[in-house]
Amino acid sequence: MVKSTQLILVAAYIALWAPATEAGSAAEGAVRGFHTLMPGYWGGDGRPHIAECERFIREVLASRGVNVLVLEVGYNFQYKSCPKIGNLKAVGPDEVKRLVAVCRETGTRLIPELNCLGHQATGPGSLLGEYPDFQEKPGQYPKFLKEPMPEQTRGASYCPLRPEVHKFVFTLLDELAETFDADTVHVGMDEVFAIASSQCPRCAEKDPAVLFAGEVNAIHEHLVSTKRAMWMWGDRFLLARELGVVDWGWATSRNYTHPAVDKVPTGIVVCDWQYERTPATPQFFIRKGFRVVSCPWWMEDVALKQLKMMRDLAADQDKKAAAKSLGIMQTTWVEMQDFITAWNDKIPPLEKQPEWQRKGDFPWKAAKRSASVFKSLSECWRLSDEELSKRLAEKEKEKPRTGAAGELVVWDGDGVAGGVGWAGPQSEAITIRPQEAETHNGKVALEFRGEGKGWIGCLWNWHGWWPEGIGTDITPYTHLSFWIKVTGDAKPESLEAGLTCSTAKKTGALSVTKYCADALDGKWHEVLIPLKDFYDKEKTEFDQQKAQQLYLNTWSQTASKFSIFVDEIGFDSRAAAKP
Ligand SMILES: [Ca+2]
Ligand SMILES: [Zn+2]
Repeated sequence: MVKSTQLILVAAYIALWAPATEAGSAAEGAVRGFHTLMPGYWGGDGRPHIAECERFIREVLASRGVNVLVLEVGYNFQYKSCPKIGNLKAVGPDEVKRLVAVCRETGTRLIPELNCLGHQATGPGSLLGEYPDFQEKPGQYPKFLKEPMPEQTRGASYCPLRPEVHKFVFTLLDELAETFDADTVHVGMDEVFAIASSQCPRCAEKDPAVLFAGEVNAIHEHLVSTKRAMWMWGDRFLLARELGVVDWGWATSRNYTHPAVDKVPTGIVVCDWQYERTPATPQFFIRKGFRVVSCPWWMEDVALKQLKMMRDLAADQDKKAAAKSLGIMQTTWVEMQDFITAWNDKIPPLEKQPEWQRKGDFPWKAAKRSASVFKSLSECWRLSDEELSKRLAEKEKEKPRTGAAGELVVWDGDGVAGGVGWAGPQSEAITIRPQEAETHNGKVALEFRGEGKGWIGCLWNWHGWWPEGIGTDITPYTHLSFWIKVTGDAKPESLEAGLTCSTAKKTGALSVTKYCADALDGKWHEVLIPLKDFYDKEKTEFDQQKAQQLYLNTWSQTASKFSIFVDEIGFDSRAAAKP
């Protein structure tokens, strides 16, 4: 009796997961992964949270089909293998044993992660905290590079050429792998900014790609020698320009590490994180010979498109290429118990949160948004390909869009979210930034705040000023369009809009109220301005093939105080389509 019930359960289980498994690679089966941080990752004692994590793995992750759990472990862990490293009042082997047991019971592959090279902690018990000599001092970039590496000072790296550093790194990787009883280790290596510093006696004037590849190779060689597989993040291998995307150096490299992609072994599994859009990065890694796992975070449409993309790639006629599309892994970027809190809808109300939580993305905003993405993703990975396509089409329809046929959205903060802004004259009360409190579409819109007399202006550069010379060809379009809402006690007396190209040449500025009479009434309105009017207004050297920024000018005789929300900046040819 018991046996036949079990059989039925097994059959039902297989039926439930069959479509997703078939869509994945034959070699490993489709990866339905989940990446999160070990309780206590950021500090404190994570041990009291282990019980809820065990429950969550069993009752939520496994029952929703997760088969790979990557657990990122920081230095706040009971390491015993390296002097001074770790914390004895944190999670350690006893807690890991419990997690290993529940993963084994549920058929979940457990992979520990330790950040190598970049993203190094510097506090007590960490590698750089205890051995500051190992740190790569951020300085000038190598002279042979023509463009600067502006991110040099973001985050800390260890020097890959420092003698003895690998003794520590390899020992820690081995200790983690043994404690987790793992056949695979995730070694991080994302967002490595400090590299090839001219302040480093060993790395100065060396090629960042060679240094990065050297470290990847050294770690890979070590893991292979212990018969373990290596997973890592993929961003340092990517160049935005080659992918036709706009990025400012996080999801792609702009510190010249990208040629490393051709200098490292293809046995590595690349975790390709792309959080705000879905460029053809899995295709890129597969072409280069890597197996790839696509990784979303907190945007649902991105996650579902990635799922579809990975399935399409896994169905490639070329069986060898198809087998390299491994699947998808939800990332969270919060400690596991915080994700669980968000999943259970138990986030403390705003008034009970300290200011840094209310204002920042972590942990609650990130937990809440990634929980909602994971809910949708883990429903969708059960769907057949046909059902998934249908679901994606429905989602697409839900999304309010500006423009008509042939539209181009250059910024909406949601599907197209890159860029940076500037507002002036310089004052704490004058800012432009993406925010979530007031939007026209999706979850994000821009808010331009102004306060004072005279001229107050802002611009939003949807390319983020990089790479130099990049711009949008707007010659196929007849109109600029954007949504606007103006609020505040003292709205500006006049409001103008214009465009700037990559060589900093502006079009003339046109009055927004001339094209949208009610623009200042405190409600959302679409502003539609024929591009011809800009070009006719003033003869300038504005380059229509390299549009880069929308700028707004306000002017007030008496003191103003206002917020101008802007969403869905785009170009279209609707007037031409509907004469
Ligand atoms: Ca938006
Ligand atoms: Zn160095």
